[in-house]
Amino acid sequence: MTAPVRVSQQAEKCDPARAAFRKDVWSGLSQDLKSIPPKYFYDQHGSELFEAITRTPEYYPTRAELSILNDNAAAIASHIPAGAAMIEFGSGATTKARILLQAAQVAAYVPVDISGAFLASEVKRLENDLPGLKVFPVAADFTQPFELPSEMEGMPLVGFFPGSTLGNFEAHEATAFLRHAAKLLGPNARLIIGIDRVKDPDILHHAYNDSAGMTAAFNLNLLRRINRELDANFDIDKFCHYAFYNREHSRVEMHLVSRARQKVRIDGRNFEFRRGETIHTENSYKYTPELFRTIAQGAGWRQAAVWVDADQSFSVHLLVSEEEKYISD
Ligand code: AVJ
Repeated sequence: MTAPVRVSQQAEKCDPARAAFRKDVWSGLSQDLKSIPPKYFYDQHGSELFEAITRTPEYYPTRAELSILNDNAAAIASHIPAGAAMIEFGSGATTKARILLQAAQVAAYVPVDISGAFLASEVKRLENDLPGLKVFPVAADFTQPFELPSEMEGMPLVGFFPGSTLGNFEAHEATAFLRHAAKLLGPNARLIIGIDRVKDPDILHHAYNDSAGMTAAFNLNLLRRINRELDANFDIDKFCHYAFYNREHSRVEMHLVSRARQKVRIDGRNFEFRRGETIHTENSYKYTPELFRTIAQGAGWRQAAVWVDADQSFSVHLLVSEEEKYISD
């Protein structure tokens, strides 16, 4: 008699994304301070929950950035060469890109997103709404190296990285990302990047603790996803959402707190949680516009312009990549 092959092991062979997810979850939960990378929030449901967060009254960054893009669309567009290709890192619902796609003469749009299903439905909507635009979707994790579609060759390139997603990175990762983007897009490319600002801790606290519970649902959905995709048995009711502003590090931290001492099985491996122990699920670093400009400069990008909203809560930076010799490592 042969032992039955576990379904999950079978699935693994044909699914490298699942293997990477399992590896990251297993290793993150094996640390003294447990953590899981925030990119795993964004399965189909997680992407939808994130969109729900952006509609809560407390989550100001999306509205602030949209107002900057809308109020300065012509000025921003003047930095985008006609016939350019726009590459968006983490395109999500593409609402912000549409503003620039309509204001500038962009020939091709390359949305890069980790959530393949969400990306596909967005591409359909875009092709319907902007019939003249060529769309080349790339379903990829933009924190890993990926290649641009060959059609982009010879076109002026403009990177777009809104939402303060850079805030999810540690300082060294932020610099590495900016250097990689400079390399990928090449000399003289533009990068339009949105950055959330340091501000009143109370405003930050409420933005990540909205009263409708959308952020809590978004955070807890990570455990549901692990249950579904990694054959795990998290009891969701035994964890709760915890988010706070860490002043010392200028970052909002999100955690999932274990409400009891418990054991969880994930793809056949057991993990123990003490009561009150947390899984650190996200850092969201806040910058001053001056600090961000300095970091970008050190990673091969010269700042050509910067815009802020009326409440001074968010900044959008227009960067130009320096000569190749400067950015090569
Ligand atoms: C899109 C990653 C920038 O950190 O504010 C929103 C994600 N997390 N609420 C952020 C998020 C909790 C968001 N980023």
